[in-house]
Amino acid sequence: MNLTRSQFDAIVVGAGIAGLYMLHRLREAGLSSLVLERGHGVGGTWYWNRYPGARCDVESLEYSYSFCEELQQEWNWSERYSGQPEILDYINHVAQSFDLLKDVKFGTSVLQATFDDTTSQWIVETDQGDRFTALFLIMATGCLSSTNTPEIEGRDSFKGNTYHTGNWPHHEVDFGGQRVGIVGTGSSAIQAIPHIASGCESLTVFQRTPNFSVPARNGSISKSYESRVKANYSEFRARNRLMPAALGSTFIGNNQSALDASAEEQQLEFAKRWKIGGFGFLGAFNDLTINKESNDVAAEFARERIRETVEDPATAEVLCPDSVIGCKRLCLDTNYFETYNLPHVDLIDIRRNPVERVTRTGIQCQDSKYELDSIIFATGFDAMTGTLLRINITGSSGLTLQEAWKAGPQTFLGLAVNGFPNMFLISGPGSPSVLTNMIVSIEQHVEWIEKCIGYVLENQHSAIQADEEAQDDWVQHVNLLASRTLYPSCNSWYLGANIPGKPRVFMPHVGFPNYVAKCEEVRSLDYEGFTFS
Ligand code: N01
Repeated sequence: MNLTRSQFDAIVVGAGIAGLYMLHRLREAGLSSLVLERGHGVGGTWYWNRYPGARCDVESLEYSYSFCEELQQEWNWSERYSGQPEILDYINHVAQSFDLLKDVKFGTSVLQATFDDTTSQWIVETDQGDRFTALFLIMATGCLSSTNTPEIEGRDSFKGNTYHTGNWPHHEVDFGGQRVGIVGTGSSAIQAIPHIASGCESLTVFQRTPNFSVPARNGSISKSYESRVKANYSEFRARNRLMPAALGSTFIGNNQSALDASAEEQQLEFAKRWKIGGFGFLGAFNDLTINKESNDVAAEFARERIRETVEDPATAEVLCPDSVIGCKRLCLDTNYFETYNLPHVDLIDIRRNPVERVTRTGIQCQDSKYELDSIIFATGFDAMTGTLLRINITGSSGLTLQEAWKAGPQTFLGLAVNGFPNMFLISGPGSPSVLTNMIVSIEQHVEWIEKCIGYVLENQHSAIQADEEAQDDWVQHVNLLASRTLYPSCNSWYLGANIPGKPRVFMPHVGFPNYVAKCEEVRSLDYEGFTFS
């Protein structure tokens, strides 16, 4: 882009699904806006996560923008769950259709953003030596955008290639004839493992915690289903927005406790949903995420499927999670457990045989050594706060975000932070974000922020910020909601438990769609809980 100005009404950080829609809305509202993006293309998550097998776990007809009827009619998805290349094509199509690229500066990381109390402007500085100012700063930096690579002794001494699933090369990686090791068995690994196994000499999987996974049952979208949805797309979207997690297609809830069903009824309900595939499994009964006894039945059903799929009983047991199903993000897979039946695929239980160090030629565990040509870290992200805290954000009176969040993230509605006027977060901690269809949450946040900015300007305020009291109440409310569920019972990234030293706080808000009603209430009460200056 050819920048001839350095002063904007708004600066948006990130050109993923959130940042692009924010730019579109700001532009429609007549505001001058600039998007700063660290990558060299749009797409955010879908730009970086190019590992083999990367695929969305929300159905394609739902995982797309709803704001433009023409757009949702003209785009045709090919599969029930879209692969990364198709989603990235779609995002590029949107960026081009709405002529968004001209306001995005690519290859530019924001290093710091500082609020100037005297001018009520944000000063944004980048690694390209830029210095921009704007009245509003909108962080569209994504929930899973800072990769986590564990500090294993000797990691940098490995002479083969290392990869991270969240920062995969932009060229084809050929593992032909190679001995490949993969560390981690989360959603990314569970998708990548069958693909990598099919193209390498041997694959060694280093598993710390086994994960639950439900079959995705991916396949091409039936044209008749697509036509039915498209005939009434806005109704389909409206219905999904009222669902828990904003997921419609297969998440048909069952308003019955597992404990009120007979053992036979339980098995039938689980089996029906297992056959359909997808997250609908967790909707089999209404108490699977809040009642341990009910959850145990679902968990055992899923473990039985592992035992019947994996031929070697010892391997099957190592793959069986002993935790709550759905406590960590439930994985969806295609042939994940089947892959362990292949003769060249080995599973190492690093809870029993811990990794000691990476050597020049492989991985040394306590009891055994593995010679490898490539190592893949599928070790996840410093989720929800990682990217925000890596940027030096300084709000009013010199308060830094690192200080404000040292005991864990504090926000009002996940949208704003006390002490940081005119800064908005899209899908920030304290909002439902990762517990929903992200695009539904993103659209809701973007539209709320755009209206809020309009209100500030129309009323000739120079700044808006969340009140401390409203924020404290919100943080308490988010914690209370989480404490009524089984979510806090495992070491998930929702809690920051995957990052050594990160405060253990359950970050997302469990309560879509009530959350949306709360945001609307705040807006209708002239932004109750915010102060204007
Ligand atoms: O990351 P993860 P991910 N030594 O954090 C292990 C979304 N997503 O990239 O469980 C050894 O889930 C770690 O072990 P443990 C989705 O929301 C969606 O897979 O901490 N192992 C775990 O096994 C998902 O939840 C899609 O004991 C270490 C793994 O690495 C989120 O992204 C696809 C380790 C990390 O799993 C993140 O998924 C992909 C260490 N020091 C991702 N540190 C879809 O839409 C970590 N691990 C389908």
